[in-house]
Amino acid sequence: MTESDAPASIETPAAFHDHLAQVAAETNDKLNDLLPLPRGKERRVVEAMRYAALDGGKRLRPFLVVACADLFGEPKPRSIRVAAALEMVHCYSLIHDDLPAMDDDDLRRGRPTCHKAFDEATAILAGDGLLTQAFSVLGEPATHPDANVRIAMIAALAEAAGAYGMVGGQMLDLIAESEDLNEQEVSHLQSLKTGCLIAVSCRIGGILGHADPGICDRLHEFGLNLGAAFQIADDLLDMEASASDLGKAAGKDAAAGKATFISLYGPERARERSKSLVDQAVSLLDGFGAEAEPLRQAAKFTVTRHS
Ligand code: GRG
Repeated sequence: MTESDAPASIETPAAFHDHLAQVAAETNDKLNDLLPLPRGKERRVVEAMRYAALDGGKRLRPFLVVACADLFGEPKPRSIRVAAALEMVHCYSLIHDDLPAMDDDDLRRGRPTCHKAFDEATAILAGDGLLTQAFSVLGEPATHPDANVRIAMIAALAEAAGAYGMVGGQMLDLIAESEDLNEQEVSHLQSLKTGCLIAVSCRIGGILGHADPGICDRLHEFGLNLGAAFQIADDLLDMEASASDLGKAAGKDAAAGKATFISLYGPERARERSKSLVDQAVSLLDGFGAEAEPLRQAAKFTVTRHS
């Protein structure tokens, strides 16, 4: 079947982009609500949080939360709160990653990084504030009336974001600046640094929808494959795209001598690998029907995107 004669219920690439834009706009509105400015002078840290979290980014992690929750008919007002919480954690990681002590970047999402727009100490606090606000949102009854669901989401996100997930991946990334890594080590680093947060976005959508643990594991595995493909695509863009396309510095990995699948095997094999990871991700959705089409399209988008 070609895209043009696909039934309306099956998401096409164009429909996917509209859907992504819609979730991005709803996530932005929710972040705006969930990050109110205090009256006192402490408002500066919330201004920095809002600067880093509002109005930018592809909002892939929020999209995955909503698309996975949609599989189980979970109401949008709940899934969009969880989506905003995931985006807060992602934005915290970007703020801290850009700091002089880490990647030392001046540009993010097409504008000055948080520490450039404010100052280093405020940027550290803004990251801390976003991370903790995410857990506060997940713990609120408005996010889900069932306390067991809230606790399960909090536990899953804490594991994925912490030292046994993304923070551990960032530690490996810093070590990789001074040590050569083999393929297995690169794969482990990327799975922790990038894969864990993407995978838990999918798992949490299942938890929110009271999905069976086996289904939540399958969604998690889908996210890990998608995350691995996403990271290779990111490395290819780092090599091939311009800073103005990316909205952040380009060519940094090669300049830092960091091991990636491209430095290990070259761009062609890296591209093939990313496509086969997308195929693996999509095959994990075989038990679902048309309702999983947004997720299939999201997997394809990870390797066709230009930023
Ligand atoms: C500092 C704890 C800590 C973690 C940092 C996310 C991260 C770990 C570092 C950011 C640098 C980087 C290139 C990470 C790989 C994951 C990745 C590609 C992040 C950028 O995600 P996108 O492309 O960004 O989804 P947008 O701006 O679209 O949200």
